[in-house]
Amino acid sequence: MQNIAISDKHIMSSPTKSALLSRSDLESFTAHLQNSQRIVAVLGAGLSVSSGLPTFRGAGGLWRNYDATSIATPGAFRSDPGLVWMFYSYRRHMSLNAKPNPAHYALAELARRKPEFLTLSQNVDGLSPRAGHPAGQLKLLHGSLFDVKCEDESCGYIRQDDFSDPIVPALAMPEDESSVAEQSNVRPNQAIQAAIATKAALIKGLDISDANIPIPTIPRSSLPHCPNCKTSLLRPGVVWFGETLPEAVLSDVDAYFDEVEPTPQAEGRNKGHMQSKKVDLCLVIGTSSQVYPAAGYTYHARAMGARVAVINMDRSDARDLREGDWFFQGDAAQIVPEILKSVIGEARTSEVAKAG
Ligand code: BJW
Repeated sequence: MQNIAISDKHIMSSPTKSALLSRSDLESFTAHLQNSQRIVAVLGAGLSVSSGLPTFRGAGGLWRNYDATSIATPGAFRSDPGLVWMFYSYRRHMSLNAKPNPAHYALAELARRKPEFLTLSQNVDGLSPRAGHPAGQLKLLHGSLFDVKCEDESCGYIRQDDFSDPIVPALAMPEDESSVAEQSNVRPNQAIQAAIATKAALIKGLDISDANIPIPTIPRSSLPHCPNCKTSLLRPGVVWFGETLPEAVLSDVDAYFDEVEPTPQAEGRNKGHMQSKKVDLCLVIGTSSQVYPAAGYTYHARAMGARVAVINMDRSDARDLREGDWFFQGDAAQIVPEILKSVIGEARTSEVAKAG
């Protein structure tokens, strides 16, 4: 099997510096991509790892000894809104200081070239919008870190695109005094060192994801309050476990999958007969595919005819691969621009608009 090495010239400080693609896989994928119009992408946290943002599960999924998924719940917010707000304030801060990586730009360019390409992103970090991904072709399944809403649903207050950092003074990152990472006796390997360096560069202050860094207990009165009802707290406009996804997003996605076209025989006697439009290709990028309904969209696309291409660091997260699918192992920031190159060329790599 012949392999193609991907250059890392565009990667600022990627945790993986090189990736290999099988030439035959790349050729068959490219041929299919060029003939594909209806393309769905399901994106997850791995897409933004090269930008310095952590994942939810696996090595990156701990925040101060808490499993990140255990903080992303309505119950956690009810019992300790100060801690949960600190977690989200930290992530707002990190995301604002992060930059979209070549994969975000490549997907944005693919959307411009293929008007029937729809991206379903689980990411709340704002990097796809900042890469200029056309808004109509980007569905944010789990909301955005930069939307805030009243915790009381009956109040209904929502504010979008609030890029303030911190959102209230009490949620500012503590000031930097000393480098905590250097105090460790364990010498991390090169890949981990690169990831630590990228992450450290995003934090203007102490890294409060480290449980050794003390954080203040924030009184409820200092947390962001709803300017509408003036009694309840504001909360991040993200989707927590047990909550339904935004209705408008769900109905847009359903409408895409429900699109129909005349059957090839829709002349004469069969006039007016319609059939579901096929999906040609489903790209599954940087997600563990454990969270529903997001993970279910891959199955939905497959049921509508799509061949599936998984891009992930970890082969075990490429679930249910079938004959005719592809698995490209490695860093999404390197692989995605490479496998899309025949359609998008060299993707642009500068932000369209600055947040804030
Ligand atoms: C790289 C890489 C590199 C690393 N390059 N790759 C059907 C069956 C069973 C359960 C359910 C079901 N339907 C609904 C449920 C319940 C539940 C659910 O799915 N539970 C499962 C865990 C079992 N779903 C819900 O509650 C959803 N709501 C809902 O369905 O409402 C109706 C309903 C409710 C209750 C019951 C039934 C119906 C809401 C889900 C909301 C998820 N929220 C979070 C937090 C968002 C806010 C925030 O960001 O804080 O969303 S949890 C977290 O997981 C976050 C993520 O978007 C999501 C997915 O994680 P993701 O992106 O896949 O990240 P990781 O860390 O898991 O994976 C990273 C991947 O990247 C790995 O594969 C790495 O290998 C890879 N990687 N570096 C490429 N450089």
